[in-house]
Amino acid sequence: MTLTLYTLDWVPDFPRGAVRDIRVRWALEELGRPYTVDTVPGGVKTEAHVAMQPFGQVPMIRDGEQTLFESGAILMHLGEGTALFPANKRSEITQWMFAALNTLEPVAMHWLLMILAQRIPDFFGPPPAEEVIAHARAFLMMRLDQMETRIAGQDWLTDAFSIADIVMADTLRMVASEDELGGHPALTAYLDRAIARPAFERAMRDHMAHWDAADAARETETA
Ligand SMILES: N[C@@H](CCC(=O)N[C@@H](CS)C(=O)NCC(=O)O)C(=O)O
Repeated sequence: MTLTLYTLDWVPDFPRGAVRDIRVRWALEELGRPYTVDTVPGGVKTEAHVAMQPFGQVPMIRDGEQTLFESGAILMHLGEGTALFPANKRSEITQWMFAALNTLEPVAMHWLLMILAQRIPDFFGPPPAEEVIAHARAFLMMRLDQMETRIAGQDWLTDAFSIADIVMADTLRMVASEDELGGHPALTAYLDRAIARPAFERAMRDHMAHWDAADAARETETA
C-alpha cells in the first residue's frame, strides 16, 4: 500500500538532522517499506495541514486511507505485527514508548529550548535566567542517571530492537547534540549502537538529502 511521509518543505540549518520525520524514516528503513515524501509549508500553516495535524507540526503519514500524526502513534501503526512491535511484547514496548515520549522527551526539550534560546534568540525568544536553565538541566540529568542505571548491561530497552528504541535513541540524540550525554557511558553506548544501524544511516542520509533538495529548489526559485 502506498505510504506518504509528510515533512516540512524547508528548515534552516540548525534543526536539520532533528526534524522528527527522521523517526518515521528510520522505522520505514528498518521495515524495508518503501515510501514517498510530500511536504507542508514550515512558515504559514495551510488549512489542509492543520486538518491533518491540529498543531501544524510534522511528521504525518498517509497510509492508504489512514492519515496519522504524532511520531509515537505513527511508529506504533507502522510497527504493528512486525519485529519492531511484536504482539507478545506489545505492552512492554508501549510502556517504553511512553517513557521516552512522556517522561524523557519533554524534560530534554524543556532544557534544549532554553539552550537554543541562548544561542538563537531571534528564533526561540529571549533566553531565561541562568538558574532556570541550570534547574532544567539538573532535572534532565536526574532522568538520564535513572536511564543510565536501567540500560547498563542490556543492548535495547526490551529483548530486541523495537520502535521504543527508535524514539528513546532519537531523544538521546538531542542531548548528545549538545555534548551533554558524555557523563553517561551506558546511554552513550546505547545511542552509538542505535545510530550505527544501517537503517538509521539510510534514514539520515535521505533526511539530509531532503533539505539539500529544498535549498536547491529555493535557489532555482530566486534565480
Ligand atoms: N509530539 C510531536 C512533536 C512534533 C514536532 O515537534 N514537530 C516539529 C518538527 S520536529 C514541528 O513540526 N515544528 C513546527 C511547528 O511546531 O510549527 C511528534 O512527536 O510528532
